[in-house]
Amino acid sequence: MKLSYSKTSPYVRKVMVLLHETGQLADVALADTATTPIAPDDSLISRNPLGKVPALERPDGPTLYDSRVICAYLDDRAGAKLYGKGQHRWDVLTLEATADGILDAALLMVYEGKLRPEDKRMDAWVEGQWGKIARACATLNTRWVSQLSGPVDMGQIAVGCALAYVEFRLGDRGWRTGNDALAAWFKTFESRPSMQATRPPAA
Ligand code: GSH
Repeated sequence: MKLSYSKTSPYVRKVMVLLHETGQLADVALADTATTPIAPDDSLISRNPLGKVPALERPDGPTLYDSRVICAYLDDRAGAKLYGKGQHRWDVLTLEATADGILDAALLMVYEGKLRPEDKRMDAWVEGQWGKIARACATLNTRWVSQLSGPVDMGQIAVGCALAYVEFRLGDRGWRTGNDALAAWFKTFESRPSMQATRPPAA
């Protein structure tokens, strides 16, 4: 299998952490791919019309894209059951959706700063994105820490990668303030070998 990959993409990191946790790393070749909405990678577009990483070429069907789809496929392939069953499954999916929502908002903030000309930026819009992240962190802190503290699952992987990205790109916003339980959980989760092995290069 071939994974269209970027060292700094938090969505790719979800896939990489899952590959580490499920022992499938050797089954995937990594193809470094630089892509943005205003400079999409031509060869990636032929496999993922959305022009986004991660995308996974596989022998048994069309290229998979969107980290959620790729993670579900690789979990199934390994029989790892990181999405759980019954009520646990709905919890995991809600946590992954929350984590991906944090990432979507954080990436928009990063693109705003990097890709949009300064005179066209809109503070209220940027703060609106940060509001989503702040509310999601507060909800994780008050509602989800005991779920996050169980045996490793895809909800934890997604939240771990999302918080690591907020720290990496928006560290000066101080997401830990008022979120002590979540910060303590993250400190432990971040020390997992799968998280250490997938750290992005210094910003
Ligand atoms: N929902 C997608 C997923 O979970 O895989 C989001 C993937 C995504 O936005 N990846 C970014 C990208 O490829 C890199 S971090 N951006 C290029 C673009 O938006 O055109």
